[in-house]
This record gives sequence, C-alpha cells and structure tokens, in this order.
Amino acid sequence: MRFDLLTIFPEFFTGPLEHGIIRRARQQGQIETLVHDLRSFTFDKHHIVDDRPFGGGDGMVLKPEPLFLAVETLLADDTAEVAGKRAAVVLLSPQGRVFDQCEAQRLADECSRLILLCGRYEGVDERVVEHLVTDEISIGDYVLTGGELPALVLVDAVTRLLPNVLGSETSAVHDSFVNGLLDYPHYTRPAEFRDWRVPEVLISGHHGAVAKWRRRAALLKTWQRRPDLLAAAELTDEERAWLATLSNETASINNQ
Ligand code: 9D3
Repeated sequence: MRFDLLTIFPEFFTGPLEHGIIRRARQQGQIETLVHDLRSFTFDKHHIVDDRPFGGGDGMVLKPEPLFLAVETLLADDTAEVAGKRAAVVLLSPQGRVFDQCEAQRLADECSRLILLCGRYEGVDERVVEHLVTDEISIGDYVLTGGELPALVLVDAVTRLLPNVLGSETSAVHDSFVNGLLDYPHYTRPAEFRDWRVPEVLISGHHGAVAKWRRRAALLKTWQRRPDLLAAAELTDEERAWLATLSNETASINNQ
C-alpha cells in the first residue's frame, strides 16, 4: 500500500510513522509513506493555499487549484499501481463518514494507494469534495484542529490489516471489534499485587474454563459499556439468554 499524505504541515509526520509496526511495515516494503507539502503545488511568491469564503463568514477555505494539481500530479505517477486495486483520494473532514473497522478493512482490501488530503482552516472548497475526492472520512464526533492526526489514524488502522504486517501471534483475525465485542480483561504476573488477586480460573491451567470465562467477561464488559455493539455481534442462544438474565437482575435491583 502506498500512502501519500498531502498537508501544509509536512513536519507533523516525521516521528509518528517511525515506530513499531508501522516502521517495520515500511522497512519490509509492505507500505510506502510519502509526505507532500501542499504549498509546493502553488506558483505565487507567498505559496498561498487558502482564501476567504465567498458569501462571507469566519475562517479561511483551502483553495481548489493546489489540491487538484497535487492529486493529479501524484496520480500521474502510477508506478505503485496494482491490477484490480484502486487509488482512493480521501479527504479527512468533520463532514465525512465516521471511520470504523469495516471501513479500514474495505480500504485495505480495495486499494493499492491512499492519497490523504489533510484539511485545515474552516474547510475545503466544495469542488474538491465533488470532483476530486472519492472518500470523505471523519474519525469521530469531536472537534480537532485539522486532518493530520485523522490521516495518521487511518494509516495505522489500514496498515495493520495488510497481509503479513502483523505476525501470527498478533493476528488481526482475533481483533476486538472483529468478533463484534470488546476485549476481555488481561492479567499478567504477579498473581497477587497489593492484595488484588488475578481471577483463579486464569491460573487453573484449564483451557476450556479460561475460554468460557473470557467469553463471558467480554460479553459482560460489552453489555456494560457498549450495548450498541451487541445488536450486530454473533451470539449463541445461550449467550443471549445469559445477557437477558443480567438485564432482568438489573431491572429487579432498580425496582427495589
Ligand atoms: C464550525 C464548524 N466546524 C466543523 C464541524 C469547523 C471545523 C472544525 C474542525 C472545520 C475543520 C476542523 C478540523 N478538523 C478536521 O479537519 C477533521 C476532523 C475532526 O475535527 N474531527 C474528527 N475527524 C476529523 S477528520 C478531519
């Protein structure tokens, strides 16, 4: 996968891509990350990339010309093209579809290249959205100062899903969210720390009992914190019945 990051703050990306799994994926040639300064696609003395909004109002808007020139220049270099895979032109913006694991998987599967446009200021000229961008993505309902951090989130989430990036020991197949539930609690040594003991079943060496405890613990945590996830999760009839008993117990406590 080739990532092209288009930004007015290219230095933002020196550092975050140089650690851990992303760094290893780069060293092994599974991803390429190229950072481009949007200002280098201007021709005026001051390298202006923004202007005041037509119709008035606060803030500045990213001009269309540098963005079109940059993306069209990048697309003209098709050396990393892969048959059957597309290049996505992604605008990171608060108006985008909210990014989730499904979307990360879709981009990892469908694309050989992601051109990531990092917005700044109040927004981007709408002609960019209509005629250049293929995917408009937000990372959640909170206000950031620009699209750079969201672009890094996307690089991270997509890279770890590419073939052979994760070792078998940390395979993405076992991901929380892939089975539709939150993760179960984890413990390591010591078995007792400040009077707090690790659940005995985890020390028992009984693999079947451990698996059952983890599944129940994941269900319980999901029910407590993210009940919205349970609707789409694959649960057995027995598990649904057990969750119903939790709801009934809570209801009877609330009604006391
Ligand atoms: C007053 C209207 N605001 C839109 C909700 C203005 C505005 C806020 C923040 C315009 C741009 C930004 C900068 N944010 C992003 O570019 C951004 C973002 C975000 O703020 N939250 C979650 N995902 C993303 S992706 C890009």
